[in-house]
Amino acid sequence: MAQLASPSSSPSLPSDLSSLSSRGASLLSSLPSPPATSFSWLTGSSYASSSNPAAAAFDAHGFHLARSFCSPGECAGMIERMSSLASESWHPGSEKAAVFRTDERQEEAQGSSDYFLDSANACHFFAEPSAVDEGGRLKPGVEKMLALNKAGHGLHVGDEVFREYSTSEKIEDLVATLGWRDPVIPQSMYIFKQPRIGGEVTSHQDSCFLHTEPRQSCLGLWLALHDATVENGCLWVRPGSHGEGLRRRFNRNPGHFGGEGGEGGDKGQPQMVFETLASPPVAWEGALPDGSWPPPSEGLFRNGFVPVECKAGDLLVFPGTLDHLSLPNYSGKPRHTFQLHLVEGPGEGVEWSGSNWLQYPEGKEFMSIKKRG
Ligand SMILES: O=C(O)CCC(=O)C(=O)O
Repeated sequence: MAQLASPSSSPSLPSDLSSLSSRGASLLSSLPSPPATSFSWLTGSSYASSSNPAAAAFDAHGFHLARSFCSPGECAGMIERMSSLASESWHPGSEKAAVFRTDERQEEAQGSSDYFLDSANACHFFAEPSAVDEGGRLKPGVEKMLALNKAGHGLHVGDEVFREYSTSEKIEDLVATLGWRDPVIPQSMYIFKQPRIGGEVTSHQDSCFLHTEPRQSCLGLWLALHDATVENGCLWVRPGSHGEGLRRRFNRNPGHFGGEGGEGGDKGQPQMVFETLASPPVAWEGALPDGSWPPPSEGLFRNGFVPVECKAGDLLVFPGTLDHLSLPNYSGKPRHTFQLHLVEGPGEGVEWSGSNWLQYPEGKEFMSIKKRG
């Protein structure tokens, strides 16, 4: 698996990334047109592609890019809001385990902390592992606002600005166009991908963490609040991989939580454990394919990944089985994003899995954004 150097010893980025950028753009524009009849990723039902070209491209390739989905003013409003939330409410060092990582230590970092589990319907802050010490305190010389990895996972619940966007009519319309009938929002998060220290996000499928039964129904809505490019860590997707099935799950560990009412639980065991479903496992699961770093990232292209560069305000939408990742941001430019994750609700016969990490307190339900009328 590719090993990335730590930021302090990282190679500087090649100064000309334009060929990487144009290779990505040309691969995206040469994806084949959808067939005349499409099949919904969500339900498997068929429809004439000409009746819904956006859904047809989404179902064929596993993503849809809505350019200029938000205005510069909306993006600036979300950036500003997060800046004041973090400066008022984040106190580095008050929560020992509050770092976020997606490498081989993910199970340990996100599987041993009530602060993570309790973020389900709150706004909790998670630092970049390289910005804080073992006690979660800022390392000398690190500026607080530049140390954050992400904030989540209930921004849409508790905050006015993020709720307004999450429940906006344009979100309802887009999600309905792509085939969701009773969408509810289990999760939202704000990712900072800070200049110079923003870590990679390793290859994964979102349904690993946001699992539904009896079928997968997760939809990710990834909104670029700054321009996201190959220089500052844009998303890379593997077109068509959404049809390959779920490879892994991140489960609550019954050994830790015990049975009904927590009986028989052993708090010495990890809270969360990964379960591998794919056989054989994909070589880059929870990692980056060999040759991903440094650019020109030949290993990513060789394995079918394509960079999706976005302008601030563009929205990239993809189902929970699409393989995706992002490289670190060693540039001097920030790359903030706001993500929503939806699933189908009970009205469509879909249930949230009880073994997912994210669970609401008894009696509280996920926010619905069902299209009115
Ligand atoms: O923003 C990133 O770099 C990764 C985000 C991601 O993987 C997700 O939203 O599922």
